[in-house]
Amino acid sequence: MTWTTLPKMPESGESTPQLLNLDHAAMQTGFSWDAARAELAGLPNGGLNIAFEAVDRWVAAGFASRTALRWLGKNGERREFSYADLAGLSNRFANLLERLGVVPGDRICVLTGRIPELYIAALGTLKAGAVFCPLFSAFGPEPVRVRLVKSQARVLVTTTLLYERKVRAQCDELPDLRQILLTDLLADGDDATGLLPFHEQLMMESAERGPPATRPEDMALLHFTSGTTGTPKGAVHVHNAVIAHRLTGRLALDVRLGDIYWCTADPGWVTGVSYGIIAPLANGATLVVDEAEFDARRWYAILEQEQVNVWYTAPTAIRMLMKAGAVALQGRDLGALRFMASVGEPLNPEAVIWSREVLGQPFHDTWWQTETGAIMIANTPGLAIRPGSMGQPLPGIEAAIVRRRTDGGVDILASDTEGELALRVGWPSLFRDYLGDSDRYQRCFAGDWYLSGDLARRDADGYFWFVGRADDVIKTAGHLIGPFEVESALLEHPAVAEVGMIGKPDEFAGQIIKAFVALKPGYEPNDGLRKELIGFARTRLGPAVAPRELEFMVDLPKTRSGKILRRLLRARELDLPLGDLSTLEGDAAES
Ligand code: 6R9
Repeated sequence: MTWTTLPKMPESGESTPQLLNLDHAAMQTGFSWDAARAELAGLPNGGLNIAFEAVDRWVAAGFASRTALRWLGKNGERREFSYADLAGLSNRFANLLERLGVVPGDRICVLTGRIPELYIAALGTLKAGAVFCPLFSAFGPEPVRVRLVKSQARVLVTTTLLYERKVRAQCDELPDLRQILLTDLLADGDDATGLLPFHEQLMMESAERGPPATRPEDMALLHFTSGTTGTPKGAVHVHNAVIAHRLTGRLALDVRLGDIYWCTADPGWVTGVSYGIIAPLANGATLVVDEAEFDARRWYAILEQEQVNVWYTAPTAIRMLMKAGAVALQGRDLGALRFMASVGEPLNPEAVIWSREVLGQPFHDTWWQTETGAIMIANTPGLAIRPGSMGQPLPGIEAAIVRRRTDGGVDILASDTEGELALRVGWPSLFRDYLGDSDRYQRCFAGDWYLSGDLARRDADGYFWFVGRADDVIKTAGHLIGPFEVESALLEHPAVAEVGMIGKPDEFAGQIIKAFVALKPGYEPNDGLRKELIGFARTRLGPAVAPRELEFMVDLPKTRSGKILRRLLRARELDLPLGDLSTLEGDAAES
């Protein structure tokens, strides 16, 4: 199949869909989520479907031939998919899932790089009423296995290489996984192993399909995220989330109908789905998707050549652009760029100042989490930026700095006081559960407040300032990594007795993972073993998750009950005075 020979959907006359006047100032006073919901096309009998809002509504509104997805391959290929192409291809994928026996609620995992098949599978999965669960392609076999098992994946879309390297050896542990669609398999599939050629299967299906049958509260997306303890948690999102995706895309990122929009986040993480697929399409924009990894010159070339209007990226990438210097930008005209925003880690004030000076406009920091589903706090287009601040809560979002009380409630703290960032529940993209772990879900709430696990403060003018995480989870190059996965992988090595992981500050990645290891008797700490352990972790976990540094210790600091005190490891690494630790450490810090 070639992408360009796809049947075209009939065009009706173009008409601009009705947009509410969601002017920022008006929204602060007169906002209601019902008004935001009323902007959506919706489905008969109160139905709602994210993929329909992202794609089919635009075809129906007469924008069938507009480009929805412009894909830039790492080897210079370029493919355009109109809204009609995406509608037809996602219909085919939904039809295919049904033929394979997938029923609503089944989980469909996708483990690929940023290739068009990922976007088609995501949208088609949603249309079929199944649940889209992206897996980051740089994960090693162990994180992939854990997520396939926990999601009870029914179908997997991947490439032959990723299948061979990360899935094949563990198929026995995946009883729910019935079919694996390989995007690059051209020959006949193999029914016995469940390996099927994605394209051949897709083209056997019709590009036509009736409207989706999903309800607003049906499960739509499953995003794995990490906590301090235990295996990753699967945050469940429902179709209603698209209300927030669409609204925040416009309010926080200024995405407008017909914009060229580029989100550099990988869809293996929540940003790459909420704002790399759904929000821009639900606002009628053209997605630019670059398959290649970061490269400063390439990025500036894309911004210029694709005439990008809105750009959403991450502090790590911005710091790399700063490092590459103005020379990488030389000769590039970024005149089409109207709005630039960032997410995932603290955006340091220098990055805002640099972007003003070198790119001619500032990056706008935004804050949110896998659990919140959409942007909660932002430097919106109309708001004066305070460099270093995450901005202010969006309309419809009530944020506060709180302290948990022992009776399960929270005290709301005064301005300029450090505490936990909390959000009052009631916005549509809030996660609905941790799959199979409702107790853990319940623990995220105190009354009607969702507790984020981030420490922050609010100034007297209502701007929020990030302070740090309240737990031991770290962000490295924008990726959220929990200590449990890293430490468990290292503990499987025969030489390792104890291990503790911390985030060590890094000029570019924000933090890098550093592991402290105590060896079993009979093993000598030396450079060879250090390299072996890092290599062991890389093979299992993948380069994005494995520790970059590893240090041997005779003993790891522990509480009396034997729990490793990562805070002490961090203090030791960062040379914090011990006096600062006395209140933090000890058994009390365990709870
Ligand atoms: C969207 C996403 C969430 C955690 C969050 C916080 C950190 C996100 C930030 C930020 C400082 C910002 N974080 N945005 N820290 N400033 N603007 O990243 O989701 O992967 O779940 O991570 O990322 O610690 O709690 P997720």
